[in-house]
Amino acid sequence: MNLKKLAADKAVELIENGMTVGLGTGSTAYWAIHGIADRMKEGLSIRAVATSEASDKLARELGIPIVPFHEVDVIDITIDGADETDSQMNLIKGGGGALLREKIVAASSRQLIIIVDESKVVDRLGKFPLPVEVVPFAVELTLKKLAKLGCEPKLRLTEDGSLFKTDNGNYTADCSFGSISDPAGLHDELNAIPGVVDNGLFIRMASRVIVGSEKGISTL
Ligand code: ABF
Repeated sequence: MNLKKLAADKAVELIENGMTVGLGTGSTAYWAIHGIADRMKEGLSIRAVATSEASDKLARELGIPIVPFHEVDVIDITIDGADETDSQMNLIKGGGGALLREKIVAASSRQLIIIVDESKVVDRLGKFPLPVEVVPFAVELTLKKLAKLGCEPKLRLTEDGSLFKTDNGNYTADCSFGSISDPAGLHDELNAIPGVVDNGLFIRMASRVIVGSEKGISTL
């Protein structure tokens, strides 16, 4: 059974005619974008904004109307994935390299619906290395400050070994903190570092987390 698709299909049921929908990024959000396209074939009428170039491209290929942000006052619902979620719905996101646009879109969404398979639900965040988006200028100095917070920051590489660049032209530092006891506090410490654009901790942003598991669907 495709647990990611199970969660995505449940989330797509929440979309109503006339909504402006935020399209997430990653392999779970991929199924939500396909589900939206399928519902449009049955008459659903929506418009969308995307959290990455990849999701924008997929949406356009499937005939989902993408609107420019200057035409958007508010996003009614955003459906997106996550790398980890705890029981308080605090999230680690950014494994897909899109955390900045995801957080900007999430922060302007009436509802942020997170879709995950059961492997993403953890007792405490941090097993997944925390992605941090950093500007290229003097990145070595920024990495040193990240390390002082108790992690081993590693700049993400592409498959050919070159430095991965986000859609915004920044680098991503994957920071292994191990177990994170105070996600909210760490979030603020990270974003106080000059050179850090944002980080993958999404604190109290999710409205609902839909979990696909072998036993079916559950909601956090
Ligand atoms: C995106 O979805 C990223 O923030 C997150 O890293 C990713 C989860 O990956 P997947 O859905 O492919 O497991 O929102």
